[in-house]
Amino acid sequence: MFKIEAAELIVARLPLKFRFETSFGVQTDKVVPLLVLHGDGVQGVSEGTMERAPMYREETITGALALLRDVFLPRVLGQSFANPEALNDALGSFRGNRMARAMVEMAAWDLWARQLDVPLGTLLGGRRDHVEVGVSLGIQPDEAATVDVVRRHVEQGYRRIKLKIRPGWDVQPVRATREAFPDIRLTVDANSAYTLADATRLRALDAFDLTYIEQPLAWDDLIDHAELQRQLSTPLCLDESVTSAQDARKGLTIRAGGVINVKVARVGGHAEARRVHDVAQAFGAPVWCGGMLESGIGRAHNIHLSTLPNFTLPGDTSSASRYWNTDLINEPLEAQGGLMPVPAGAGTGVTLNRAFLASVTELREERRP
Ligand code: OSB
Ligand code: MG
Repeated sequence: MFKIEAAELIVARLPLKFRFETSFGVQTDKVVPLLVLHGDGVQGVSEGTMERAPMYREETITGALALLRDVFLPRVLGQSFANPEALNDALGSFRGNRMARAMVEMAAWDLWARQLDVPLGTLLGGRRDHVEVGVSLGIQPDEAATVDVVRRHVEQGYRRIKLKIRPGWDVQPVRATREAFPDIRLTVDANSAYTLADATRLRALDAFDLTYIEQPLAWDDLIDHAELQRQLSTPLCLDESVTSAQDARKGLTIRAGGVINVKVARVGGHAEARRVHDVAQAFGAPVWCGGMLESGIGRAHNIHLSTLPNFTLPGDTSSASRYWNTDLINEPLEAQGGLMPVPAGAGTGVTLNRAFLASVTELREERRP
């Protein structure tokens, strides 16, 4: 049983160390929404992965803040819950808005795990003390720059390289990378930039031994992915279009792909992420943990989720020092040889660096019952 006595909503902004270009745009900084839940003398902290503009999926920071203030937080403040799933039930009649709901759910998991004095991963049923990680590399100006950035990350031991692609910049970076590194585990991510009319172009990627092609088609589609999968030998990996265990079941049933990128917040929190993991396992489909350029708070949540057994492919939760000169947490989250240690201690095992956070905070509000 845990009680939610108060909440803090915080929005911070961090400069990214690299320019991150994808099929939907260029990012040079990261706006980080945080939720801190207070109760029983402990705190639980979560990070929102919605963005300012609805480019990846439909949720936005502005919309999430309004929903949290007006609808979600009033439902849970002052209440006691047997466990995070009971809290989820209190928000269960609300439709969609899974990233906003996940902020409440994930903070509750952290709070509960700290109260029980157990690592979050252990509470979720995970067993590992290290998780395998890869990197997601943005679109580069040319082939030489692509091979260069791939080389730097291969040398750091990352266990999978993912290249962002878009129509007109797909076969070129993949061919250059594969020629330079015949044996690495290589994947691509299109972030929904293609349509079925591009099937011939996508079929050319079959020649490069990719582990999967991530989300080539529309962000809300499963049907066209199934048609494309029939025309390709490379497995498709679903990201944007899986928002629940039901989506995972439907996608795997119609063979819209063979792999799922699980992002905790996209599916509404840890409990639903675990259900997606379980459904995929029942289908014999591997999953891996995606990332949304999170600060240490979201990154720590991702690492704990990745301790579940069917996370058999390397995740996107690479070292925090790749992204930030200074992170929002006190602890380092650094991979060695492609293995990320799971932070020890209760809950996520990481703590907010309050002094630094204050220096990059754009908004902070306290909410009480
Ligand atoms: O599609 O996986 C994606 C970042 C922002 C939005 C969508 C995606 C990504 C990434 C970055 O690929 C993964 C990371 O390094 O956190
Ligand atoms: Mg993706």
